[in-house]
Amino acid sequence: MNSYNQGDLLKGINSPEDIKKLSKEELPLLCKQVRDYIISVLAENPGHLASSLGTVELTVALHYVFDVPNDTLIWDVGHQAYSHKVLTQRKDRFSSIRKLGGLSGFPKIEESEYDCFGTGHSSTSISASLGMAIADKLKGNNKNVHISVIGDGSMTGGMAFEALNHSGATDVNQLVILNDNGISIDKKVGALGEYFTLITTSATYNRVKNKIWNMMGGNTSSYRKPKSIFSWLLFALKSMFSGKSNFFEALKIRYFGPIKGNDVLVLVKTLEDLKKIKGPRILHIITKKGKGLKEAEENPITYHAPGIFNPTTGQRESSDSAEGSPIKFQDVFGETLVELAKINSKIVGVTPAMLSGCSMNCLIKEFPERTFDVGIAEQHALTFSAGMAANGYIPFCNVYSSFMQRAYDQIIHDIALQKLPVIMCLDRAGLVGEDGATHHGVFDLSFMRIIPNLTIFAPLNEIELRNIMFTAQKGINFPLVIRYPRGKGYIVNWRQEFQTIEIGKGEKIRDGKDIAVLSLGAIGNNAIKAAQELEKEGVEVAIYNMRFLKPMDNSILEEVLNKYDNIITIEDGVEIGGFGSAVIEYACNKGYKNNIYRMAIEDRFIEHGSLSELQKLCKIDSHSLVLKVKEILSK
Ligand SMILES: Cc1ncc(C[n+]2csc(CCOP(=O)(O)OP(=O)(O)O)c2C)c(N)n1
Repeated sequence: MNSYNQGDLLKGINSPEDIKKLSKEELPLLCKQVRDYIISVLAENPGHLASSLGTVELTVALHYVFDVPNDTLIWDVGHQAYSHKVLTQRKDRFSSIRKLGGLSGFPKIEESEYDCFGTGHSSTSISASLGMAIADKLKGNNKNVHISVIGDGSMTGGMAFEALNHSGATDVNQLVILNDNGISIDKKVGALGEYFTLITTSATYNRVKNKIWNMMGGNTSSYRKPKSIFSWLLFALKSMFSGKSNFFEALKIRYFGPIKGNDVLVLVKTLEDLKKIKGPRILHIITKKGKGLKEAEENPITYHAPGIFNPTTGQRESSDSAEGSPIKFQDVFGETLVELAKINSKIVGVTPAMLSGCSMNCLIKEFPERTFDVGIAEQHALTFSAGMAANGYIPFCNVYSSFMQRAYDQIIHDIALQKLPVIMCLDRAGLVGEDGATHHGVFDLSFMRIIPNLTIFAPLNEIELRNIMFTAQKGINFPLVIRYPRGKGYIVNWRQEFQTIEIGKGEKIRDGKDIAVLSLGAIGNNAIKAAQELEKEGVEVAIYNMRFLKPMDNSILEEVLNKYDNIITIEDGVEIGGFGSAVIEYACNKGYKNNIYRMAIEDRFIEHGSLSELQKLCKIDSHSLVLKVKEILSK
């Protein structure tokens, strides 16, 4: 007998220990209550909805069967782990998710002992889990299971394959759960997705396979002995039923499934069986993204992260820009790319699985044959683009700034070294807000600046973004980086006639005798606002929009260094090695002794919160600039 009322099962659950006290029959009700709770909280506090709704049963089953954190559990990407947070001592703080000071939107090692490994960027879970499994083995412990949950989208990332290749050559106690909902953020792409459909739909193959497995003693026998006969039979079966070998079995990872991943009792039964087996194994489960909210089930792309919505009807609160207000940089990028693709047939678009996020879905509608969603494969996206450029095409390869960290060697080795004219568009550059530390695009200026042959541009506004895109497609003989922020721009009438931007040329935005501010990119709008405020108090601030981090406009630097004692640089990136550092290096190399103050992000990881809160926290908002100017001038 358990002590919970039917009505408030979730109320009595604070940790996995409480779930284990429930009877199996109560688990479906718990799942319903967890799902309802997530929907009610997310309706008001936007977050990753659809993925988390799809994994409720899996989470309950995993915590029911396994002993986390002694058994380790890693959620790949981690955007689907909301029910895990709710069920692991964080239910009461759940509504603080993604807010400043609140719970992180992703698993975080510092946040809870149940978050065995932090995630946010995809395809890391199998590697980390294997590392833990092998560490356990070295300690002489083969008892605990090391579990990773990875989506079919994240399985397309190269790291996942690298880890599987390694895992199959070991005998560690590792369980990979492939959470197959048939969709990434956008529609699934690539051959792997088709392969999953094939093995999923080959029901006869799976039925016969399971029968043979059971005939051979199933989970009760030691797995090593029958494995070879079993594998041999499977090998024979595969040619009979699907004409394809099982990819995972070929890597020596025992494959189970597919099973119904939204049926908690089926999951519990299967996981209990799998718990008894040792060695690397993979369970393929089929789930419904958005499960339990009709609108999310029908439109999982929009409901991946739907913003505010009505918890009963699922209706989203409109997030479209009000008439007469600026639109997002992303939409300006997408629409401009289409405009340019119409006049230049050599333009192609490349995205590693962020088709709608970066608004390349506009291009795919008009030019499907010239748009390439390559899956969650940043490294491949860059080298693939390099290949296209080497063969006469003009690739606009759009990668979120923080995900570009994955493709660093490809930028250096495949693009910069060969001076290939790839146009690398860094979306979500700078602080991104609620997604937090894993997603802030604050390192790119520093890590890009040190690479020879790169030209690096950051537009102040939408018009500059359009113009640099226009300039780039006219024909450049060098790789170009364009970095721009997440969210709304500044100009309503952004669709102006295209103009060519002179490479390496900045501009003076306003004159002023007291102090000079050098800005790079859209953060310059904070400088403009600050200068307007200071003007009211009689302080005259000169502002220079440098546009290019590399090559930097030395004529502006000379002008400023000769004219002003005090110079402030402002950027939406880390202080070390960034734009301000470049200005200081120039001044130092030329022997200038001016006071140069950097306003940039200090040397620490920045958590989640709203963009304006984080800008304040990092002191790169306009008010902080006003205070800084006053402080300097009062010295
Ligand atoms: C390296 C990296 N690239 C891109 C992303 C953005 N991203 C977050 S979730 C996601 C889709 C994941 O699909 P899947 O694994 O199938 O999970 P689902 O949302 O369908 O449950 C993508 C592309 C990321 N987190 N990390």
